[in-house]
Amino acid sequence: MAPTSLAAEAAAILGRFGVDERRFAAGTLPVHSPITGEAIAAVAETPAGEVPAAIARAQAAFLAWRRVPAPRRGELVRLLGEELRAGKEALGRLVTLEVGKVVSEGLGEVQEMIDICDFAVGLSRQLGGLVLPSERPDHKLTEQWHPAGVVGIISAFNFPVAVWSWNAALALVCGDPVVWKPSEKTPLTALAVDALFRRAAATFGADAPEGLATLLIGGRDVGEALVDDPRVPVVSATGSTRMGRAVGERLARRFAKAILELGGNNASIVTPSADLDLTLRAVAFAAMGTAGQRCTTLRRLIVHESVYDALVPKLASVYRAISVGSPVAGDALVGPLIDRAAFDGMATALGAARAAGGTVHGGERVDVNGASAFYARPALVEMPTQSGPVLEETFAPILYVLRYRDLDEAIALQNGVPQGLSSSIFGNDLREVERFLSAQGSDCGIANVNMGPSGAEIGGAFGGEKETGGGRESGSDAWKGYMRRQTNAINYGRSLPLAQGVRFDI
Ligand code: UN1
Repeated sequence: MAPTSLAAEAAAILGRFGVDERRFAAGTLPVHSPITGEAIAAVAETPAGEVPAAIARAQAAFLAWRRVPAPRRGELVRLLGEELRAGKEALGRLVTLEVGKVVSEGLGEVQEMIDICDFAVGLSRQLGGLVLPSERPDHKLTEQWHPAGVVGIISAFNFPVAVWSWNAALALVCGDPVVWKPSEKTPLTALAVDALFRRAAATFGADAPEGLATLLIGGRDVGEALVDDPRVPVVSATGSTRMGRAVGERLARRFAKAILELGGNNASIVTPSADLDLTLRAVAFAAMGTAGQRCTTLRRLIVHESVYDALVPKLASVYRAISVGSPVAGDALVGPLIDRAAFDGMATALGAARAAGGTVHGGERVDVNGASAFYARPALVEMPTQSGPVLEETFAPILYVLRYRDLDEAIALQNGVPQGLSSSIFGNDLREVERFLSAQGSDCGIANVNMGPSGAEIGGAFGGEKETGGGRESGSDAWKGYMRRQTNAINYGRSLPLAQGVRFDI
């Protein structure tokens, strides 16, 4: 593809969504497409000094938005979902251009946005509290959920738009404005989503106050201004454990709520009763899909010694054959890494694995589009022990393979890393599978059976334990993270009985 055509295509998509060219043509933040490594845009940044005013507008929006009935707030999210449906092809394509995801995964990411909008619309009529038995006569004890206030969203490059939507769709129906700082690597898709939101808000009408959804393009100083602002009671941050620790500490200092979704080091256990053909296909997607750049990517495969030789050599040949190439030319399954630093991180981890006695299959750089683009053949690494780089999340397609003898040992290996996002088991022995899902099994936020650890649906709560940060986003009751709980004790009698039988007669 000619050097300028990616830029032209990105500009055409942004233009179609109504984004003013001045916002992405002559700014200070260069955007590189990982497909070729070329600069495709220069985005205007928000100076950190302007963040307080933006948050003030969001705070003013909160005062109005919290009075709009929740089902009506749901209508705005329904309209956002409509815009996303109409713009799915174009936005998915922009994800491909900016992040390098293969076409089907770019589209899948937008579908995930549509799904969470649908979920949130239903939720807008179900933000229910409890009625609890009171110990006192003629008393009622209830619990209700109120909007929390302005929600800050910090998102990573690898799901540049879906992560915003998991948070924003819920926050908006919960009555909260959102202020978003996307990754510096992916401002174009953020501009596109911001434009689609604006369209939905215009259709919705005057009930949608200005400042309901704000986009802040900028670096660390912009993120810090958001995280430190006392008018932002909830911050949802997705990214590395290093980033999350810094954000979490700052939020703790001012007692704000943190929803952290950080690093994963996800494992699958392959038991003797596994369907090996299904396992092979599941492992291929989970470990190599999105070029290994999902937080849920499969990074460790823990294989029973009785099936090791039947599975691992076959897997090695899949690794040798998998198509690595440009996501906009042909139908490769593995696209580029996001940038040079990602490739360097992969090379460093593979070097450390070799030094620790690992046997590396693949992992070499593939020349697809010249020196500025970083494509790599995914690496399968047979390791003698779980040590060194195996304990870390390297955001690249490296799958470490370990052998085990009994399930307790496999579960100990699975749990024996600092991260706790996702996990899975392959097997048809009910005892083994249920043990893995039990309290003595996987310690992760997500535990799957006969599938890989990635590719979650939005209906469940998404997130994990330990260094993954403990936050939950998306489905189930994750909405509670965006609201404040209020307990109400109501006396509808004429006497004043005190709880715990305390007497205070004046
Ligand atoms: C992420 O990589 O931050 O479960 C999110 C999955 C996707 C989301 C990944 N639904 O793999």
